[in-house]
Amino acid sequence: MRTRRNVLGKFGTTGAVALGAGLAGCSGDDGGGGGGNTVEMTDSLTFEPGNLTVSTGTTVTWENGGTVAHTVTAYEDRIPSGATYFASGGYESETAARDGFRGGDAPIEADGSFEHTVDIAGSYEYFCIPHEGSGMTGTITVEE
Ligand SMILES: [Cu+2]
Repeated sequence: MRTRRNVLGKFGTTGAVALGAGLAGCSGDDGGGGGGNTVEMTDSLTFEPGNLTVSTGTTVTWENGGTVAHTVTAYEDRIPSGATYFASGGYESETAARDGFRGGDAPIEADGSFEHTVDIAGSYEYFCIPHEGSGMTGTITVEE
C-alpha cells in the first residue's frame, strides 16, 4: 500500500479522505469493468449512467473522468423523506450548495471524486450546478 501517488492520481484530493474507508477492502472489485456503484462525470456534460440502481447501504462514487469541473448536488425536494441530503463540498442544503458555488467554491475537478452512502430506499435526483441548464442531471434509485 505504498501507492499513495497512484491513489491521488486516480481520485484526486476530493476523494482522498473517503478513499481509506471506501476502498480499503475493495482490491477484489466486483465491478467487472467499472460498473457497479460508480457514476462518471463526463466532458459531454452528462452523468454516466444517468440512472443507477443500487441497494440500501451502498456507497455511490462519482468520478470525474474528464477535464471539465462538475458538482454532484442533490435536489433537496427530490430525495426520499428522511434521507440525508448530499452535495459535493459537504453542503447541507441545495441553497447552500448553489450559494457556495456562486461564491467560487471549488467543484469536482478532473480526476476528483465524491461519494455518498444511500441508506433509505427511493429515488434520489441530483444535478451539476454549472451544467444544470445543459441537462446534466442524474438519478440514483435505491432498492431495499
Ligand atoms: Cu457538470
